Amino acid sequence: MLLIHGTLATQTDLGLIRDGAVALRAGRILWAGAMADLPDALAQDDVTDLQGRLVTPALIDCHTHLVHGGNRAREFEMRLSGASYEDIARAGGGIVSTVTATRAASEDDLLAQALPRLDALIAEGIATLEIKSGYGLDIETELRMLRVARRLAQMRPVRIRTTFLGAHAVPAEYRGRADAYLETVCLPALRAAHAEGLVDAVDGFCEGIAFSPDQIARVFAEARALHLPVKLHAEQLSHLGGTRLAADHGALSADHVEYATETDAQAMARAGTVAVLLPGAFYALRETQAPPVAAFRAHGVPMAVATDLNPGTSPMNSLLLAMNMACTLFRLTPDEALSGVTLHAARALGLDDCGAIAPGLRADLAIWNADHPAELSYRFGFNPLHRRIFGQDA
Ligand code: DI6
Ligand code: FE
Repeated sequence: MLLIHGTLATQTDLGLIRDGAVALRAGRILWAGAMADLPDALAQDDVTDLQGRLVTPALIDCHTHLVHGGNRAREFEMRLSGASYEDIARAGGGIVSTVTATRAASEDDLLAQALPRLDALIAEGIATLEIKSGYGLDIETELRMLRVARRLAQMRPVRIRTTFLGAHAVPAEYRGRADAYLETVCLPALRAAHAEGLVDAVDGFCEGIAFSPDQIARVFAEARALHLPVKLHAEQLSHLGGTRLAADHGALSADHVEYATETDAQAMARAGTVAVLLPGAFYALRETQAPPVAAFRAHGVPMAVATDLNPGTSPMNSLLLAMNMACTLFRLTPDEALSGVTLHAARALGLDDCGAIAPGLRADLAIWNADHPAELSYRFGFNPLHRRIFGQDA
């Protein structure tokens, strides 16, 4: 397949190529560059004229809780009348209420609830996404969530990376006994899920209402023993030192990071840890502390942008909206927002075969009814996707 006369946002040193072409073969990018440089040998079969349309790498949503039972509209109402997210969590609502709904749902129920959410992301040009467990908090339901995530990838043309998030919250039956929960449920669930091939990475929620850095360190030690990469929900509501812990463990990413400091940014830069910015949660919680974007830039910390799609703090089913919010709320440039949902999102998942338009990478592309990359972040509530190309079908 040969795409001609497109504007290519390559995410490589070649930058933006006006009047470019991309050749695809056997699910991979064979060649990308200016029309003027197109090798004769490629100017043959199955040509599609893009008529100047923008081409980007297919988008990557590197942080979602897409598989879950029920919704939290009632909690939304409570927060609007003054209750804080932490108040609700301490009163047994919040994450724990989604746990009740998720435990009650069969594998098929969870699948049926997840599919429309997945389809909406695919319709925005997403080819790779991450899905976390963490609403089961018992061995059986954590495994069920991950099995559903794996099944979704068989039902739709999309690549899914699974993340084990057993250390998301302490379930009601272990209230006040977080260490016992980790020992008897979380770590055995991780080992069982890994044995079943259900885990690509391990995550945790390091927060006053969840787990301390010492407790997360136990989970990370187990991940290391299983040779699994780690990532962490860190510094979302307060500064507890999770970002530092994540960097010290060579984490793929530290996510949220609103309360991270310049020192944290330096540690992340040294470790190559990506800062995953989640403006949907910032917005929904009416948070006022924005992540230290200037420090991330100054120290060369790659920034990714994701939906955090979840029923509590980010019931947002649009990565394009996340890009807009990252610009408007966190002052990313539109170029940074695009790198955040392509190149840097791939890195946050430990993937090096996607996220840019370059020879050898997967032929995962998004073609837009747009002239310039900034248009993707500028509009909101509008989807300009013309066509998505999913590598292995190309
Ligand atoms: N931080 C979040 O924003 C989500 N999980 C987390 O650790 C929220 C999950 C929820 O409220 O259901
Ligand atoms: Fe999250």
